[in-house]
Amino acid sequence: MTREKHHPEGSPVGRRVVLGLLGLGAAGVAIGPYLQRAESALAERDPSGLSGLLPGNNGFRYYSVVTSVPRRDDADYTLTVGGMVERPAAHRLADLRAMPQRRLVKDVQCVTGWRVPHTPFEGVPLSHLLDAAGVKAGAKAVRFDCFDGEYTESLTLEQARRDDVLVALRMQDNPISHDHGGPVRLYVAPMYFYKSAKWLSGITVTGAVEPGYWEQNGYDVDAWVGRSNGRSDEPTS
Ligand SMILES: Nc1nc2c(c(=O)[nH]1)N[C@H]1C(S)=C(S)[C@@H](COP(=O)(O)O)O[C@H]1N2
Ligand SMILES: [Mo]
Repeated sequence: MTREKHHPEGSPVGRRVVLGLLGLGAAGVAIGPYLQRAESALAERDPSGLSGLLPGNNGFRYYSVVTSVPRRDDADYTLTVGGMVERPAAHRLADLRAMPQRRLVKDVQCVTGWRVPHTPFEGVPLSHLLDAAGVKAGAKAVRFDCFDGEYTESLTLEQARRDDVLVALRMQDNPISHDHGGPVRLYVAPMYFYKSAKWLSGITVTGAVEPGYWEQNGYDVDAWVGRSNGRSDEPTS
């Protein structure tokens, strides 16, 4: 199976362009298709053209912005928590499993339009990890890094502390598979799925929001489903 890295054809959807269109008010709804094309061209690994139809895929599409991602498991997985915190930490999988867990069942909504209703995710509330590390005064946001070496995401501290934001260890009542970003991915339930960084390796508390990979390509930093520049098909939860 070939895995090619896709680059945008021509110039990517620039932030200026998006903001310009947003300035037109109602015209904002027309933005979806541009972004949809950008993300589809960049991110979908679908060499067969059939992955969305394969039995067992459960409606998800595989996304990665890099050609291949190393596998990590109990033996070598570490999640670091650092930046503007009192007690930087490095958690192994066993440590994360021993922490309080929360289970959420919501709809997954990708910005390109596909949706997977009622998907269980389970893991450690991000707020628990932030409290354990002790966020310093003056901190404003969180940056997420991934062991694919490329993808990043961000949340404001206020968003990061919501109870529907998890450092997820399980998805669909199983350990998160490698293709879905295992062993640990972020799960930001109220936002488009691009916020849910796969292959999570680092949580860094920062003084300001550092826009993530797609956000540098024009996606909204505040990616509330149905209220940002992605496309939403009647989100139900
Ligand atoms: N590290 C990493 N995380 C990522 C992405 C990615 O390319 N790399 N793609 C995002 C996007 S756009 C979507 S829709 C989901 C896809 O998750 P899935 O591959 O489990 O369906 O992961 C998000 N998290
Ligand atoms: Mo996506």
